[in-house]
Amino acid sequence: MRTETEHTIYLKDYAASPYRIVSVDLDFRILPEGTRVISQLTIEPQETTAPGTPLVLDGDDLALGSIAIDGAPLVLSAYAADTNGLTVFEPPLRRFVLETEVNLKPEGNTKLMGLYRSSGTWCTQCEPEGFRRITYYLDRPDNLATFKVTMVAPRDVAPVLLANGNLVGEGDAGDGMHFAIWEDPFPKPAYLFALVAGDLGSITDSFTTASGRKVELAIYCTHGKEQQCLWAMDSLKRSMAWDEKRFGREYDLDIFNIVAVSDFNFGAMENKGLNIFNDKLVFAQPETATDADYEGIERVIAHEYFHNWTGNRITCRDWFQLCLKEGLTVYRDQEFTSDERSRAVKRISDVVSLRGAQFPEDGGPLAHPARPDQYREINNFYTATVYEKGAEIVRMLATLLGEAGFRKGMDLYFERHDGEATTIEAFLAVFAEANGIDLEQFKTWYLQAGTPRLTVSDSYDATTQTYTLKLSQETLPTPGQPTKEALVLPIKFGLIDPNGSPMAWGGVSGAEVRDEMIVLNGASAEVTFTGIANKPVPSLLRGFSAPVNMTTNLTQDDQLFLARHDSDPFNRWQALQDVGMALAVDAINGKPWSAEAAKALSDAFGDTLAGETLDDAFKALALSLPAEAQIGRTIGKDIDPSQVHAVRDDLLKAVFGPLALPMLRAYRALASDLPYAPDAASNGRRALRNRLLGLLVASEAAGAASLAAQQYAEARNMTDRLAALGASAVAWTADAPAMLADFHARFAADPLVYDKWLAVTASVPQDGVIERIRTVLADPAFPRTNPNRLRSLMGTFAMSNPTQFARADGAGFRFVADFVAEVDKINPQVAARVLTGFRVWPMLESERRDAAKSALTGLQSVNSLSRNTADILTRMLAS
Ligand code: B3K
Ligand code: ZN
Repeated sequence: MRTETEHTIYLKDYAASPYRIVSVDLDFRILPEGTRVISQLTIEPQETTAPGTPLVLDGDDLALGSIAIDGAPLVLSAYAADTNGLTVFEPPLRRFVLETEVNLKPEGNTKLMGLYRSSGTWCTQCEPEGFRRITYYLDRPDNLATFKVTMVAPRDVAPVLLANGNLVGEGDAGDGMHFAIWEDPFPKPAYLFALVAGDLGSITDSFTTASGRKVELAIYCTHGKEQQCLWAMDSLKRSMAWDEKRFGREYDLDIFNIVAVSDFNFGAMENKGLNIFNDKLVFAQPETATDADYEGIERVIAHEYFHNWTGNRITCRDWFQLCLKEGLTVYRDQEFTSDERSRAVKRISDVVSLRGAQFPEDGGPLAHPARPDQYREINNFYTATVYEKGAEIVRMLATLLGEAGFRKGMDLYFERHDGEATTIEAFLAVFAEANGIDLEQFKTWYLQAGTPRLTVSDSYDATTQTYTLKLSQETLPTPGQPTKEALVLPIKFGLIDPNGSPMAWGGVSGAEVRDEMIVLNGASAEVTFTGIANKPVPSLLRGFSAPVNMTTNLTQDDQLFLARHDSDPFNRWQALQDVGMALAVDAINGKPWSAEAAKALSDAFGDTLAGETLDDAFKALALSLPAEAQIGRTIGKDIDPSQVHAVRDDLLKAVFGPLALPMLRAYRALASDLPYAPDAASNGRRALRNRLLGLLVASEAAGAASLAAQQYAEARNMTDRLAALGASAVAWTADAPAMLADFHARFAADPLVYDKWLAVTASVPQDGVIERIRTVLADPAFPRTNPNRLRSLMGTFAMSNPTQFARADGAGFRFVADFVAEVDKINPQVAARVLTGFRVWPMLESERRDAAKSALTGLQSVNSLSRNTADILTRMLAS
């Protein structure tokens, strides 16, 4: 395998380009047999560029047809071109126009980067380095240029012709061809370029901005799916209104188009004025989309829209700064969902996914800082760390500065950097300046990998009526970062008196404490509260105010007290999780739970279910035990996933078994005859009812399995149907195989619902699952080039089926490694992503560890792996 270091790119080597492209004129002649691209780039040298400095343009898989400067063809000795780039040895030292022609074969582009075809539609994906697969270019985000795009295509196959910006011309081009000309007045990096040509249906609407400008909105899709785009349109309009209200950001073009395509490597793409979406994040109707799908669509529509300001108007100087746009935009979409739905529920769900995806990344062989300082393949850095930890960092900034201070910083950011390609340093500087503070130490959050451990213990002195919290932080080494610095941790907290009310204090000394927040910025600190008449119970890290792993000296009684009395809903939820975690971890370590301990937790769950002031969505989240993977990580080494599974299963039965009756009653009471509505309240009701069903089935309550079968059969929406199927499949009830077969028969023809069947099939924690997946893959009709299908099946297996993926006999590892080797030839990004499922391997017990290592080593011997897969593999094995 290649171990090339020549491909490693370092942040410290960043240098501006000696030339800049100021405007781009692209001419696409799109035909089923191939697409010809003529590009005219208006280029200027920088002021400091020395005569004779070559112009080096990026290319990927391109073949140069012709080349000219200012209309004069270049002689062969004046340039060098290959599939990976174009060098003009001595370009003029003044403004000039470079014209090139290339011919593309979008039909055969299975990598889905650059120009490709999805179900007949021509579309593009350029972030991060796809534009170089369309034409030779300075394909780096710090080159901002205005684009004019002419498209000529057959009218019958491609009646719809779209690109960025505004439509400035269209008409007939003879011979059954027609043309459209699009101009984008806003200078942008090439990664935001997009075009679409195809036979598409659409829905249209409009939005009037706060300053009174009317924006035409359209969503394009496969004919027949138009009605399934209405929720996405509704979400778009709400996003536009929210960004005006919350951040004072108005949309800037007269048109905003969204196109849904079926073959897409990730969720969606924020191309200027022309967002392209994976259709699973656009299409929704109650019979085929779940509540989670509706919420996902709303979130991603908002996210891509919000990029117009955080990403497009202000972009990244280089790809090391990716979290400048991604972390900030995830923070913005999280805030949007919090404002539109329930803030507490959103926070809990986000923390569940942070712990489920980012913490394992940060604690494993692929750990990297939110702003990495080196990469071999940038596509491998669109990670939970860049996105979700990036959002946590912005959230901490908002917590430290308060809402008004944060907004002042954001306003200054937009004012100062609009139209620029900038850096994390510039981002932090506006907050420091607007608030008159120093953020130098805070910046370490962006530079240092690993999840900090926060340890807190408390003590009370009745004679002096003082109460003390001792806090310390530590971050373990991560690949390439053996030593770690102390971070700035905003720790929101409250003290609760024994009767459950908030407790005030007379004075406080020690670390920095403001209002109800301790700011820990050293390795350790002590905070002493005076005037404390009774020993309080502390509620620490409220709202999960810093992304850390916290351990405390709180007893189970303290935790259950918090679960009942904390005014912070996040910590009520967290307390139940902590108690469940402690019982599971102790049991795995050979200390089985006592009957009293299980009963106490069970009673607390019972009270939560009965709680009159708690909403359904919160209860649905609260009535749960930590996920298997998280229990494994808490143990930290020599994990046996089968043991974790068995212990968690037993614990579930011990605590939820005694609640069967109240759960069943609540389940029945939550039934509703109303037609499906996607709003938060009805969503919460379904979530709780389906959670109860899942718990009843998993704890093997009498009659629960047939209740699930009945719900499955009678369901009137996909949320209820899939929940019943999932609960039955995971527990592998007697009805499960028939339900799976029925689901397949009903829905296999709808690709997005077929994905749900694939995912449920792949997540069954039972022997036999690998054989069932093999059968699916062996079917010649299985679409091997579609990322959604591949991820639903193999991504789910590798990421969400720990007992079967990490089988002791190594069959799961070998199966995934073989799959990665095969798919790598078709779509390296999908292959590399599935491969990341191996990241748990160093923490497994020795037999499984050896099996994983041998599967990875086997993959290493495969010839010509893509850079994407080779990079993940090298890092995975370096640990
Ligand atoms: N910016 C795109 C992601 C591009 C991923 C490239 N591998 C979507 C988003 O984050 O909004
Ligand atoms: Zn994004």
